[in-house]
Amino acid sequence: MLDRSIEELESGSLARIASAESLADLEAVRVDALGRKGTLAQVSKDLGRLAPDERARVGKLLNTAKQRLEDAMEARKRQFEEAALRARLYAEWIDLTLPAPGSRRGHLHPVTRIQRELEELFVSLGFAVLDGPEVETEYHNFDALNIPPEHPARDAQDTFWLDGGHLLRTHTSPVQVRSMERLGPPLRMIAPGRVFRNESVDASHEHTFYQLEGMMVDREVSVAHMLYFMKALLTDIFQREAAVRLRPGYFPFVEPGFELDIQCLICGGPGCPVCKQSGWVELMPCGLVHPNVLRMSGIDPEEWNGFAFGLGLTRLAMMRYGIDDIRYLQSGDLRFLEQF
Ligand code: FA5
Repeated sequence: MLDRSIEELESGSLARIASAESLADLEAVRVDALGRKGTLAQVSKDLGRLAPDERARVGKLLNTAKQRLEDAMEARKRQFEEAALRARLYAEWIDLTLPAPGSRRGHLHPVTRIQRELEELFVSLGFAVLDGPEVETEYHNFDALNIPPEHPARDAQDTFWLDGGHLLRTHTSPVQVRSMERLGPPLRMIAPGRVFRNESVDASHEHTFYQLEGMMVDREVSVAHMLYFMKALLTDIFQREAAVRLRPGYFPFVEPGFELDIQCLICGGPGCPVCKQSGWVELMPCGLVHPNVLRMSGIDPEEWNGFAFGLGLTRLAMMRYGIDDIRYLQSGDLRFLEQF
């Protein structure tokens, strides 16, 4: 009687194992047949009722059946694993003999590109390209530029202050001072670089942006010389004469001082958020170097004079490429950058 049950149980379970389609199916067979409350466990309970020699014989049968089921389940499990591996190998197959895809080439950032073009232009005009620290002393950023501690002009450039009297430079003008101190006159230099201001950001104002300082110190330098170089700069960038206007501007380090504005190339004049509805964009303040500034850097203003300008390089990039929001430029968004 028990022999029959064991045989039926074995063949039934083997059939289920053979037709199992997943590990879950197999597990269900294992629980039904071999689990603690499974059918084999039920049969084992009945063993107790048999005579000792009969119990030994049926017990053996039971163990053999159990072993066969376990082996069959193990074999089926391996089949599943092999099939999964084969499917993966097929899906992830790579032909190593194919030529490698070419590496993706990037390109220069629009601001870098304009910076390099201007460096090339000014080098051809006899200017040196100089660099200065982004972490500056208060002296070089303000005092040596004729901006004493209590002067309201300091507030015009909201500053990120650091420890120990240092700050993040608010403009590239401290490089004027450093070049005059180091090199003395005659001097022709430009200094492109990153500057920082603690101010609220909008379509035309960033907290981190680029300027390009220009300076010439020589004998009998005039506003006409200054205008010549500034026009050369704009013609080089726009490849045509751009509409500009010059108006008086106040900076303690120049006298006289001017603001050179460019007609807004985003709206063409009627007004937009970039030009604050004015039709003009402040681009390049400039002027003749203040005698105090020359004197503080050890240059005799009776013998030498000069001009200086501070070009808003980031704004120039916006004008040239028609970018209507300055915040795109530093966003690191490739969808934006890939357009240039
Ligand atoms: C200066 O920074 C002076 N150092 C310029 C100068 C140099 C004057 C030499 C005279 C002689 P200003 O704060 O205006 O000036 O900034 C110069 C230019 O930087 C502006 O015309 C504008 O184009 C640009 N700029 C100023 N603030 C921002 C800003 N938050 N985001 C982007 N560009 C700015």
